Amino acid sequence: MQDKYDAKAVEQAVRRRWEERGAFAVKDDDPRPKYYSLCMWPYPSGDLHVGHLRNYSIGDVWARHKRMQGFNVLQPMGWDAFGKDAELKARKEGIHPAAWVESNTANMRRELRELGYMVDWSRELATCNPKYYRWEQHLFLRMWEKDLVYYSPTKVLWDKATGTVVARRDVDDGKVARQDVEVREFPAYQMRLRRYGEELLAGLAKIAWPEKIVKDQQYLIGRSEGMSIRFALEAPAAGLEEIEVYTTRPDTLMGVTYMAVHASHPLAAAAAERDPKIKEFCEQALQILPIDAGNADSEKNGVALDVRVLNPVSGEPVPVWVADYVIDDYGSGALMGVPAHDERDFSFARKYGIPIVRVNALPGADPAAPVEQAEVAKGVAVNSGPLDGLDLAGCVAKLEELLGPKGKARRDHNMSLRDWPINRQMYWGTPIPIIKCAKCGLVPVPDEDLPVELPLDVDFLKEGLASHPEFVNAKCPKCGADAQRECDTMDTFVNSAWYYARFACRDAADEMVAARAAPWLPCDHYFGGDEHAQGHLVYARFIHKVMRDLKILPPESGDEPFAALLCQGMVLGSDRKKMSKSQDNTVMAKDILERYGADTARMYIIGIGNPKDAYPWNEEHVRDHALFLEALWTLARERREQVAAGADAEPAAANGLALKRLQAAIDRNLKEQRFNNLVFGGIHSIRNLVRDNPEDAGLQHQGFAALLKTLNLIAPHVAEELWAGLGYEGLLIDASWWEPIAAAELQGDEQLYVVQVNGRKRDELTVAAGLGDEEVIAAARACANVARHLEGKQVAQAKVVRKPGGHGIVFFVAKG
Ligand code: ANZ
Ligand code: ZN
Repeated sequence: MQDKYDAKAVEQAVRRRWEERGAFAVKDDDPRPKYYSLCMWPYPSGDLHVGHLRNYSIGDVWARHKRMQGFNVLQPMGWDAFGKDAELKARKEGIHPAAWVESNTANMRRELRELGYMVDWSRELATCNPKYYRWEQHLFLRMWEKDLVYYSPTKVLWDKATGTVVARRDVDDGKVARQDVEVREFPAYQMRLRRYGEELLAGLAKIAWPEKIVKDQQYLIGRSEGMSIRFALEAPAAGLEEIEVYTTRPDTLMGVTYMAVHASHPLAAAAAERDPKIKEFCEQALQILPIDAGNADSEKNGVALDVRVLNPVSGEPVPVWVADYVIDDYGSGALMGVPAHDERDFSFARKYGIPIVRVNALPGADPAAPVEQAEVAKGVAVNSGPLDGLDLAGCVAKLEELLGPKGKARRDHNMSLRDWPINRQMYWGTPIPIIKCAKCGLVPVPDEDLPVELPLDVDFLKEGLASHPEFVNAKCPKCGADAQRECDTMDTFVNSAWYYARFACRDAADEMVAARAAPWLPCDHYFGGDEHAQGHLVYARFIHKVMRDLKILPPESGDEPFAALLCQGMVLGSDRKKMSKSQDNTVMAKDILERYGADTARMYIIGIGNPKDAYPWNEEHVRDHALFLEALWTLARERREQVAAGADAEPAAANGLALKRLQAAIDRNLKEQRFNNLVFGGIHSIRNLVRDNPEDAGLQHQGFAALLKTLNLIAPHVAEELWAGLGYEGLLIDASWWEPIAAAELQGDEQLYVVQVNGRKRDELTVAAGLGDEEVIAAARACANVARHLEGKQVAQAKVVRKPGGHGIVFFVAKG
């Protein structure tokens, strides 16, 4: 052991030791039970930022702990290497995306290795490798065969500035300028996400995921129950005799004062042909994306058509409007307007002077009261003829009875989840294995021709793949005629929707997911950011189910890809704002890695706070951790002899008990994933205990062992070095965790009780452990300060509560 702690030297030496012993290699045939712990893989953007540092440090605490508990732990790493950023960067700076990605992954790989994460690097994957994306093309073809991916036009947001499709989120966040964006209709390859909607919803109950993510996914799926109701047209128009609407509030049917249809509805289209004003309105409305139309806050516009429909119960006519808040692909693209009880309808009706009729009131409320704002609370039907007095369920039953036999109403349900368009007009992505033939249409590439390789010599700066004749020109696999390859590539969310499965059989040459992956799947624990709640985490769950149904996954891989999930909070800038280039408040992992080394960086980021919450960066605290490790090093050096001498000794009873209690607290914090408490409550407290009892050799031996095992999860290099320096056997990374500590072991010879009278602490009391309640109560009553507060009163209740590992409490409730 060096005199002084030199983080860099220690870390290098220890990493070399791990490497020489192959400490991170994971074998499929290892007899220990398997555990698959995965962190979301990074996009190779240049260097690791401190958000990555946090994500991977948290994951490594968990993975290392599982290993010490006796599991064969798989913790792989790879690169989400395709994508827009690389391509845009390349266009701007003239570097090939492949070169950019390669130099970035080299950087980030080095940083990840330097951080000492327990990663089996032999399983590294990169999405831009043909050996990887070949299987994505395979999946696409299997889905194509089963109609799980289909080709049809869809509306997208098109960024005129970059000539690419953009996500609405990017527009909302201001990443893309609103004025550059227009709605375009594009032919799209769409995956049938909707078909799996029900299962995606039900599956949420089977996984241990954060509540917020579950809620976000439920919201995205947006399942609702209601009825489909048909309104007859007063006179047939545009070839239609009736219009169907979907409603979640059939109980408000008698309050319908208009109907609204989408601009693409046949009634609107027919009217547009006759009336240029309507035509102009429809053209504008068609520019609105479904996702924007549903936005409650946006201004709603419409034009009345010269058409009326009849209320199926009363026969009363109401006008039909075309309105821009109707979503074309939801329900039937038409809605019944009930301004009194729906907010969107209310503001629309107010704007255009459409009548507002109350048909619902809370029990006991005045049915004639005017409606000042949309009343959405569900009471009972009023002013509703045959529905009067019925609640929602009652109305549904009644309408089924009245209208069902005539085919005018039926129970129905709906989902707002949309299918997933996966093609992008980009070069840097997985080529879609389709050939376009003038005669045969879209023809899948035969399996034996996979992979369809992305050419690297393409002049992507100009026109992308379409400008590469050797790529584009192909023969139709069906008729042999000259044909063209599809030049769109896949959304990168497809790349990352199945990578967890491939890590488990990285080199499998003949299968996408080989049988040897079976014991690893599903992934036991996933770690990553919650910004993926409505993207990646939905797509991966969908693709897992698809691969299951297509028998690509080995049997018993489960219905869900990730059994448990932890979403770490953000690391904010020191100004408490979200880190961003424009705020100039970003910190990169290397800034602190270079200055302090990996262990300090990791210890800081774990100690920063509860893994689930966001915290600001604080340089001073980083330094504190460096100083702590330095002092720990010095202490360990000083105690080498005592540690050795204590190998066969037991700590003094009180010290042994104190240590056990700290270990039990560490176990509890690990179970609850409150890893920050391992630093201060755990490592610091054990350090204090051993430091303050130098004469207790048994404690030195056991205490340092427990401390280093805990430190191994967080600052593994220095922990490994001290482990060797203090003469413990083998590699620390291979050491096993302590046995679970039973509550009984935490009862010392003595037990401390706090005594409360009427909720206030009045005294403390130390008695022999193992006393019964009555004896403890008697002893507590005898405490001077307790006796004083009980004097002249009647004890109505006396109770003893024991806390394993902590102090107990004696409660008195006194009256009079
Ligand atoms: C009448 C009504 C009365 C409604 C009321 C709500 C409240 P969720 O819950 O999201 O499924 N709707 C139906 N089709 C639509 C479309 N294509 N575009 C826009 N809105 C549409 O929403 C179901 C409700 O959304 C339906 O119930 C309908 O308005 C509207 F007091 O019908 B409701
Ligand atoms: Zn053909």
